[in-house]
Amino acid sequence: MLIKKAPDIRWSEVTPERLYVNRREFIRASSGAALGALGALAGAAAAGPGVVTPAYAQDALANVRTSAFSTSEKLNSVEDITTYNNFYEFGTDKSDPARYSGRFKPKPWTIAVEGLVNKPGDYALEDFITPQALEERIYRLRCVEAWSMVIPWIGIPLGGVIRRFEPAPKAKFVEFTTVYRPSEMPGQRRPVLEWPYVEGLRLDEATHPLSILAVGLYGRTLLNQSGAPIRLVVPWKYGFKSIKSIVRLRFVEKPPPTSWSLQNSQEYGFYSNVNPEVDHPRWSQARERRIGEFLKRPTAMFNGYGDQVAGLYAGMDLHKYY
Ligand SMILES: Nc1nc2c(c(=O)[nH]1)N[C@H]1C(S)=C(S)[C@@H](COP(=O)(O)O)O[C@H]1N2
Ligand SMILES: [Mo]
Repeated sequence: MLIKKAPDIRWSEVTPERLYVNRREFIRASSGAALGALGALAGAAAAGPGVVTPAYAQDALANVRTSAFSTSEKLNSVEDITTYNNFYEFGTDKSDPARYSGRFKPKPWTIAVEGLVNKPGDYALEDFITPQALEERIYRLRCVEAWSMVIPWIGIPLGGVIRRFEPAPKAKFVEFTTVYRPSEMPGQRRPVLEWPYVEGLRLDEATHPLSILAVGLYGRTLLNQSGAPIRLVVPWKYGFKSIKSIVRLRFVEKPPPTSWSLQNSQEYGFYSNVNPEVDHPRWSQARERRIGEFLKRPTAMFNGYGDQVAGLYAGMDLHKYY
């Protein structure tokens, strides 16, 4: 893995441990001052192409609660999390999102709520989520490519957000759409996937307490490569379900199309629950490499969240509904 670093970044000065240990101090220092959570949302720094925006330049998020849902596993570093990414809108290499997302402007940001819902509309990010409800959730993210990371997200339970819009009884699924901005997203100028990127969840999956919308990580707002200003995190599913830079939620009756199953329905199903027993047609899902580690480790059913989520799929054949 070769990662190109911009010369102006001194990651060594911001070891993840230090950033993490100091996070509460950052937060305390900034709360009540100019950097309230509201002002801090979506505050990504602008940078030119090829420049990796340093994580410490992001705004601190104030008044973040800790969550009982967090794993206590060793965290991946800020560097791992922000330079080894999948975000095809900025290119298909793991290093492309960090290198080519500098022109992207995540502020201001509006999210459209559409479909079978009592309160549709266009919501500014600041109205879409309640900054007071932000929590830190340390989750594993398992990519279908058989690697994983442990990431200290800052987010808000998606269920609470959804309930505010009052989905109609007929609504059974939620479709999510990424922004389409080829002028700022060089990967969208090539037909690698059908743009914009779309994803979907069953409504009971979306409102499950583990599903969150993330607006930050390591105590600060998201960098562009991580899906600024707002992205989904569904920890028991393969990473591609966790759609980035969301501009639309649509409530629908039928399973919505999803980018990866449109691209190859044999390889990618709608559910995409992490399942070590169901191989990807071209490789095994039984093991994974934790980024930063050498030896592979076994992959757990539902990425280790089975106790909480297995009930969502009771009676379903998970080989058929992959
Ligand atoms: N819009 C969009 N969202 C996306 C992707 C993408 O290419 N475009 N890649 C997905 C994949 S395959 C993974 S593994 C995760 C990676 O998230 P991370 O880069 O923050 O680790 O984002 C997902 N969300
Ligand atoms: Mo992925």
